[in-house]
Amino acid sequence: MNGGESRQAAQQLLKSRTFTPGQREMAQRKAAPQIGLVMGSESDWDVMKHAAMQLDGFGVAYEARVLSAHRMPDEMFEYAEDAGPRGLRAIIAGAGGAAHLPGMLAAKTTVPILGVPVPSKYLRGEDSLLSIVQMPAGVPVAAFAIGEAGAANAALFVVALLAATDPAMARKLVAFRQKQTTAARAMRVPPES
Ligand code: RP5
Repeated sequence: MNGGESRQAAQQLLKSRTFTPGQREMAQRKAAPQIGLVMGSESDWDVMKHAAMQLDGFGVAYEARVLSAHRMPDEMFEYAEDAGPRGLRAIIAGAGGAAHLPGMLAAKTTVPILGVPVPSKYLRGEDSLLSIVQMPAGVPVAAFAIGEAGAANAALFVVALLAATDPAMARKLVAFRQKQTTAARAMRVPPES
């Protein structure tokens, strides 16, 4: 079951069953997204879905939405201001070009912001990278690689953050790394196919 399905199942349980207060609290925690996955445009999804796929794989509850720094500044600030009170543990923010979304979210919340530079048409995402990475001292954004690798790694970094206080998540992360090592050791050159 992936993160979204697990959240849906928890929401369904909340609706359909009678709980003790402890059980209800546990189900509510499971149903609530832990991570925000936001991006400046729906055109960013092809890159940012690689973050979603990793979060799904680890069963991390997240919410995904478009939040444009330049076209939806009021919603962006509201989202940032609500992130802490709503219990989000981190926000992965992808944007391309004049990629202000991660930095402006960071300006309005102390929830950790992980910035993913989305490739742009003319400068291939080098503009996005520089825009995201060059934050002034005092307002940090963790900047990742341009494109799919950055999106996947931002999600894996979130998993590592959660794993620090969640032993089950830590075990999944170790297993994930071991699988990669096994796959690399089995590689032969020239490739067979
Ligand atoms: C940025 O402008 C978005 O993050 C996207 O990468 C880029 C292009 O947006 P669209 O014109 O495709 O909506 O704000």
